[in-house]
Amino acid sequence: MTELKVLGACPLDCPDGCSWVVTVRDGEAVALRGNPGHPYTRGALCTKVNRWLERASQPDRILYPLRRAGRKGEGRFERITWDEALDEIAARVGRVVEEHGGEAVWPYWGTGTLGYVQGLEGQAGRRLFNLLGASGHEADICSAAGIAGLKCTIGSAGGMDPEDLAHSRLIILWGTNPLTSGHHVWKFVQAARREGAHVVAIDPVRTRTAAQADEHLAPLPGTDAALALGLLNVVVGLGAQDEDFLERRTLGWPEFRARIGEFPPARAAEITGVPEERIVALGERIARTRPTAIRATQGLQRHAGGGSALRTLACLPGVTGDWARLGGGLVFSTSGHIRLNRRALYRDDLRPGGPGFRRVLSMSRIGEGLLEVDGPPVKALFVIAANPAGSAPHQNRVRAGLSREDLFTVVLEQFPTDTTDYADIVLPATMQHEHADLHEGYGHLYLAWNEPAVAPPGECLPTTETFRRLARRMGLDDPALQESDEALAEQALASGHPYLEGITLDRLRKEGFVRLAVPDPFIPYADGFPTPSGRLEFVSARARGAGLDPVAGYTPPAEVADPVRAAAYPLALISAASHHFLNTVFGSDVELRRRAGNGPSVRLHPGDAAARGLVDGQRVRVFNDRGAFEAVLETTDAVRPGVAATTKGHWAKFSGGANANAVVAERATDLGGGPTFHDTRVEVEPLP
Ligand SMILES: Nc1nc2c(c(=O)[nH]1)N[C@H]1C(S)=C(S)[C@@H](COP(=O)(O)OP(=O)(O)OC[C@H]3O[C@@H](n4cnc5c(=O)[nH]c(N)nc54)[C@H](O)[C@@H]3O)O[C@H]1N2
Ligand SMILES: Nc1nc2c(c(=O)[nH]1)N[C@H]1C(S)=C(S)[C@@H](COP(=O)(O)OP(=O)(O)OC[C@H]3O[C@@H](n4cnc5c(=O)[nH]c(N)nc54)[C@H](O)[C@@H]3O)O[C@H]1N2
Ligand code: SF4
Ligand SMILES: [Mo]
Repeated sequence: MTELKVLGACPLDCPDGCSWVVTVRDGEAVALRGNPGHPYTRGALCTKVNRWLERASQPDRILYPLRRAGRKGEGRFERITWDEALDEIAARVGRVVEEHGGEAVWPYWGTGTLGYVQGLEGQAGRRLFNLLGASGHEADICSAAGIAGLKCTIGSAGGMDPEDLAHSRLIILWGTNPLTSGHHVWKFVQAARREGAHVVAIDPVRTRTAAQADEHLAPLPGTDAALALGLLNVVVGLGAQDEDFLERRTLGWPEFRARIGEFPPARAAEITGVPEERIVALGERIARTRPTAIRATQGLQRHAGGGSALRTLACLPGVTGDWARLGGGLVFSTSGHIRLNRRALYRDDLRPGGPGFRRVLSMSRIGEGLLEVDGPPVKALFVIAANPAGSAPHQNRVRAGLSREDLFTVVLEQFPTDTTDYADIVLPATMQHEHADLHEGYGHLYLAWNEPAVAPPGECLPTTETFRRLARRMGLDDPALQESDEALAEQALASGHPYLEGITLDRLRKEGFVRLAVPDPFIPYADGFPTPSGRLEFVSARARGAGLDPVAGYTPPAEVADPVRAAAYPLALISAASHHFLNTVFGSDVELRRRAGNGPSVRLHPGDAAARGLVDGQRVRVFNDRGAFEAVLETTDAVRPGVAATTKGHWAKFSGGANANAVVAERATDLGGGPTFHDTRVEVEPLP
């Protein structure tokens, strides 16, 4: 018997980027556990990934190439060989390029793996699509709004090191539910608490996280920037602003101060639905507590004003001067600090007309991309580690697009999802412990290498290998299309950025994970902000360029704040992270599905349920003019009146044919072109 321990990393779209150790006995993975040596994740995985190996051997795993044998959407397939699959793809895509031009091809990369080699960060296969002159893909479905908002204020998506929350005295968990969506940060929150820190959660729902906080404020969805301005009104009213920081480190304080003046607590209370005295009390606490840290994640930017929300939140530590203190500031994503060489991976210089893109299609608006975009229309779609029929807004439009008979769709997948049902060809993909990859965690400052632990089952191939073979089949002989996974990883690491000094593939392989070479202690903008002025910009030319008010402020949500829509659909729906799934990954795991109630639930305040004559446990229909989904009603005062709460991640095919995205609009956020999942109005009625 031989037994090996192989170091790897979780590839999923989660801030925690856990390191793991796979125990391999006689060529078979027998255990997969968190790596106890990792300073951020310390040996714990999560309820989902603890079932990784069970998932890998689930009976519905796709093991062979498949060709559609029924109607689009039906999900009937026949097994074919790799040769047949590659021949057919090469011929069909070749014809599309010839007849409609390269831009008629859309590589749709999703978040199934974030790897720099196999996954979204490196856009595996992009070199091949570049040679074809394919349309670009904007992966804007997750954090684009927040990143764009932060870039206006602080010039970067970076922010403080989440580990330094341990040094904070006041922690505001703002639109984030880490005990579900990235629990490892909690250790650092608890460490601060042991030193006396106060923890506030700001969330329309009393989540697992909010229930554990010292204080919980429940604003109406999409009103956070108004709340931030109201809090700052109290801070400035007490004269607690940091004049020295404002003078030396910021741009546009007089204008922003005037903006703050427009939001006295009474007005902020009216907009947000948070009682005035709670705003005053928290404002006073911020005024007297240094350092104060804000941990925000994606939840609060899934609204029409989501870009402005992050932009204005990042101003708060600019007024109090907390950006200059260890344990102070804000963190949304650490990705701004992780400076791997994407350009080397992408090789946009391979494009027929040079590196620029004439056309970039939005991941969040795939319905529009498939149904409306012309000149040329999309004729060939490659779905790579994505499940748009389950995860993208306006499900009925997504399906209508995927149903087009003249669209040739190839899906690289591990499982028969709501999206593979629409594929012409399905290609079997490896899972993380079966392929090599390079990772970051966007909630910490470590890189990780994932060494393949076992041979792939059936005929599964890594994404890189799939595209190497397809390139050869298409007669594309540029050597850039044949480089090995290790060569790609080395190119990504060789960006020359000082934070990557001393981090080589060899070292990562040996140690599993390595911390970025950031200064210690790490106060990210101690030497200036990476904005055009080098200062924190309350007034931003970048925002003006995007058509917004140059002075940071409040953009109201679209549907939540629309009285006409509110009359027809009185409830504001939030469809946040499920505790049991990771987006739609794990959605066919029988045990996790069981724990998730075998389908969506919708939670309403008892008063809102009673007003509709609905009772706890009843089956209901959640609907608006775009569509409907079925759910089990749960009545609870954890949800504020006027709000309905469900979760993402349920597969439509196991949920009566639809999930929450049936009611979500394709609308873009004010900055960054992000989606507006939590800015959705619905009504709830008994299921007929
Ligand atoms: N278990 C699990 N973990 C996950 C995921 C998962 O699906 N399941 N998904 C992963 C991915 S892809 C991402 S992007 C992250 C997402 O994780 P989060 O960033 O935590 O995002 P959400 O779950 O969308 O929303 C977080 C919280 O924001 C609240 N919220 C919604 N709208 C507003 C608002 O307007 N204001 C405020 N203050 N709060 C609001 C919601 O009620 C919710 O409790 O988690 C990752 N981790
Ligand atoms: N209603 C609502 N919808 C949401 C959200 C919300 O808050 N509310 N959140 C949004 C967010 S934050 C995100 S990030 C998106 C995610 O949307 P998507 O990027 O579409 O992610 P998933 O739906 O999880 O689909 C990922 C697929 O990749 C597959 N996969 C995993 N690893 C690999 C691999 O190595 N190779 C290949 N070929 N396939 C692989 C998985 O089996 C899975 O089917 O969803 C969004 N959808
Ligand atoms: S999903 Fe997040 S918490 Fe779970 S193992 Fe992966 S990185 Fe860790
Ligand atoms: Mo995400």
